Amino acid sequence: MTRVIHTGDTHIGYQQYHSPDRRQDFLAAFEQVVSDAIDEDVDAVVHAGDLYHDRRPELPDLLGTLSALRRLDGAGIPFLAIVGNHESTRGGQWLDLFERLGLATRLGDDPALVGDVAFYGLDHVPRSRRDELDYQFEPHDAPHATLVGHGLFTPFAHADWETETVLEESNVEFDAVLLGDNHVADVTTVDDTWVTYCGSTERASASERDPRGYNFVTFEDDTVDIRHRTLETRPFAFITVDLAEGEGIERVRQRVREFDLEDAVAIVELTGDGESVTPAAVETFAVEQGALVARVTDRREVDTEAEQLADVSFADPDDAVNDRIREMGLSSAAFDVDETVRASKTADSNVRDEVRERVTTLLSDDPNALVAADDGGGESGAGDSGQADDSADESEAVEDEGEPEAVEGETEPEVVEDEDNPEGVDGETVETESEDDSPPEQPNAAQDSSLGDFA
Ligand SMILES: [Mn+2]
Repeated sequence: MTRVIHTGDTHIGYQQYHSPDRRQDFLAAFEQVVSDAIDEDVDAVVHAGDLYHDRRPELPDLLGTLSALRRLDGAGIPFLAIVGNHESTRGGQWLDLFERLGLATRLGDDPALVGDVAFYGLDHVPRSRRDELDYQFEPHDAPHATLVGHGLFTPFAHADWETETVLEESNVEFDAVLLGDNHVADVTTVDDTWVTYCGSTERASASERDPRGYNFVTFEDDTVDIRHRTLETRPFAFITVDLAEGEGIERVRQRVREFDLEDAVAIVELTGDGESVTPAAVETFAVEQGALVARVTDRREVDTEAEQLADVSFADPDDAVNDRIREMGLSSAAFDVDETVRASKTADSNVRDEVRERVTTLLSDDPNALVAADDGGGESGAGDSGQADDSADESEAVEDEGEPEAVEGETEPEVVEDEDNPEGVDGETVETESEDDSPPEQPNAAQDSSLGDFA
């Protein structure tokens, strides 16, 4: 029997809501997973990518990671990992440093053997480069084989990567595919192979309502058993206030008082009618009530604006932007840049570097790469014609609001599920919450949570 922890999307270093405490929370979640691994004496911790929130983690986060990995190493538990889209760099990866220090194994085409299982890795690969993948791996002679991958795979929500293709084209037959990228824990089978997301270990956006956790995966005889375990994380209070005509800040305060906000992140949503309420007043009150931070989204329509903007659909502003961009006659290179800037696949703090690198690469491949498609008749950048659709699809990626299925294996799982999630923020509309009150540390950083970014 071989039993491992499958975790991922840790996003260490994410200073969510510009809160140093929140930043600490993401590291603390990883430390808790490591402690659980040691307590449960698992055979390995398998990390499916996005250990870091961006490609330049700072020293305290690196040191924290190192201590956690040292504890694992001291307990004789190997740490096997791949590289996610948030932390990926053009040069060496942080994971390579940990491997060099003897604290991690970077999974790839060669099997890493733990007990009865051969583990392989598939780092996140941008969509434009996936056609080049041949899914050829070095053979193994272990009883089980598992692929660890990072990306949005079918049949889960927001998928853009066919699990069937990976399984069919691969020369190795996998018993299980352990995934990261989608922050919603889930499990299913594809062509008799178990495919599962472990989910994120802290709420990387307010749309991640359900409890966070990780998977235990047990390989025994012919079976793979997958169970989800919930982590205790920073409490989030999701507070919806439906204001009737004439109601205002007093009603909001009354409603906020109904929640235990001690050290919690308060996510307040205003709906209905009523008087105008400034987000700052609500946030100040929530903090007075003990909240660590508070964010307010006012979903009420303002009549005058609604009339002026009647022909613009707010159901999905991304669609409107995508339509307009398609009409602009951009070169495929420009689409590529657009994808990098707007899509949620690149962490905001990485966008500047990523665009610079992409443009440099594009121009070195083809000096005319940025000539507009209309002027150049579309000859330049031929072969990249999929880019336009790619960028359109990519930006639609928002956190799935659905209940995560109970994660289970072939035997009856002990499902640790959520109990009471107050209803509230509906993911239909793009979050335009009051992030603007405190200046972002970096350009665009304020958009982080508003993207509902699960990637
Ligand atoms: Mn992630």
